[in-house]
Amino acid sequence: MMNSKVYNHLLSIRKKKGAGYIVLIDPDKKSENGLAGKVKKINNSGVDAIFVGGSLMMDGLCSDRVAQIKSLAEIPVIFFPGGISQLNSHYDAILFMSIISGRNPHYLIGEQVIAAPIVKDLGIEVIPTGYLLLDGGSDSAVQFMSGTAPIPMDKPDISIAHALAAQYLGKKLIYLEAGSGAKQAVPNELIKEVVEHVDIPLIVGGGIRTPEAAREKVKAGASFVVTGTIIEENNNGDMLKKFAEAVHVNEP
Ligand code: 1GP
Repeated sequence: MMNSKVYNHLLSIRKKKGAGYIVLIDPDKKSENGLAGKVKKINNSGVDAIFVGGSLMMDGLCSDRVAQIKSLAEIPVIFFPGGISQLNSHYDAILFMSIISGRNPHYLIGEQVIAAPIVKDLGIEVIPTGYLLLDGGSDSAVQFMSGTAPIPMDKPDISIAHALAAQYLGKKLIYLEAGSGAKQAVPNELIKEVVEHVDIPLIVGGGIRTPEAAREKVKAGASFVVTGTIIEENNNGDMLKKFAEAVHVNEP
């Protein structure tokens, strides 16, 4: 039987707190400095889960860093795959994703076929996820590395159709991604439109720089908000706390 422990935990957070706040850590060399400190701050800031992943690894120590993150984290550590090279045994779960906004067969099914037997062997929980890359106004690393074109943000029907297709394909989550460091985050109006058409939870990330913006995404219907750059730029526990409080709309 498939294990759904982490997925169920995420759903219970959404139910209890209104939405979940997730911080993304890049397990690359460039994030090496202060890695332990970052995880400790995340632990103390009301963050609900850690995503780990990056577009490109510049050394061979990714697995060691994920092991370090896992050994310190008091919340689930979830693989947000930038590629199979980052797969290892230290994650609590993997977002088993396809870049369904793209038409590159390698990221629709190629990587997944290579990963599947290893994921099974490692016994990691899988969370089937449909990943939609949107055009956040700056060329994202995902766009370049995956060789896929992002969906224009001013054409909501395209996002809705992709999100529905993800649901009908049996995905358990939809990830609306504007790209790390996006100039424009996924617009609130677009989130509303997608949420109106699908029944599965939405993760929204990319270019979310303030707690206020994070809260707006939740009010628009996001079930989970992800930030990455914030912790890289501002290694400050208080900032993460403000984001967590803003996302947890059900908490006083
Ligand atoms: C995760 O790509 C995001 O979906 C992270 O984006 O780095 O802009 O917060 P930022």
